[in-house]
Amino acid sequence: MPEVAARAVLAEASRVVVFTGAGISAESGVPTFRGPGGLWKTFKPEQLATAEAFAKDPKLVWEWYGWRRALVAGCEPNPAHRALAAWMRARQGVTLVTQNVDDLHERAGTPSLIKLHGSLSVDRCSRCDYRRDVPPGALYDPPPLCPACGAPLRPDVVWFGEMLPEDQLVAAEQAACRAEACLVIGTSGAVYPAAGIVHAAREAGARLIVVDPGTTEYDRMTDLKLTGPAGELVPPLLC
Ligand code: BV8
Ligand code: ZN
Repeated sequence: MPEVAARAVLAEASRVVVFTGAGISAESGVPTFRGPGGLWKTFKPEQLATAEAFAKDPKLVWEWYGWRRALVAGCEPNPAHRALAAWMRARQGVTLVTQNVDDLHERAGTPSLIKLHGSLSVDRCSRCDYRRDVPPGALYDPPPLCPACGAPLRPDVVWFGEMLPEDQLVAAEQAACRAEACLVIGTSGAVYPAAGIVHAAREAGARLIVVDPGTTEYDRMTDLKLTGPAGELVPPLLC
């Protein structure tokens, strides 16, 4: 039974890196990117999640992010988010790295979090270092300008072709290289350099546990695959 073996691996490991993607938020009602009904099925990433798309049509890009913000605001953390947060509060040595831009890990009470792709609920200036939490219900038409320098404001997320926040990526890589176990939850493993965190952990000798109802890029190198939804499989793994 992979669940029993995975529980033992996680209980015995003194250092664990947990790597999450859109799938951990799926049961909360947040659409994934590449699955059936995924965001990239209806929109093309290059059309919306790039600086070029934003420069070309900021109104369209803001409409998409405004829609996603309103959607996430109506969602709640699910049992997988909550079990992870409780587990991290109850023990040492766990580093949680997420690709998600939603705030469900934060709202579940996660004590610490490495966010590789930024945050949906923050605006930032496209030129200076101005940042602000998004006022609730803000729908931007016309697209907002920076109150400090007048340049266009944008969502504080990492778009395709953009560098990830260096401090977050370095912290994630350091945790991966020291991990004895790597728990991957709800990610296809398709987007780099974030997806490389799991490879780094594996190469450093970590046991690899994957929780996903589908197939992922990691399946060939996984030690223990738990096939099913995170909300169901993650809580019993961690208690
Ligand atoms: C960069 C934020 C270069 C915006 C996102 C090799 C190395 C480096 C780069 C590249 C490379 N090859 C290609 C690239 C370019 C590109 C890339 O990786 N492209 C891919 C598509 C091939 N990478 C980049 O552009 C990155 N930047 O490399 O810059 C550079 C270098 C120097 C100087 C300047 C620049 C930036 C990538 C970040 C893009 N931003 N999002 C936004 O959200 O709007 S990406 C997007 O994909 C999300 O962040 C998401 O988190 C991420 C990964 O997707 P997943 O989370 O895995 O979601 P997905 O739908 O794919 O999978 C869901 C999984 O959940 C599935 O497995 C499913 O089965 C499972 N699931 C479903 N239900 C459940 C479940 N699991 C559990 N329970 C359930 N109930
Ligand atoms: Zn500015």
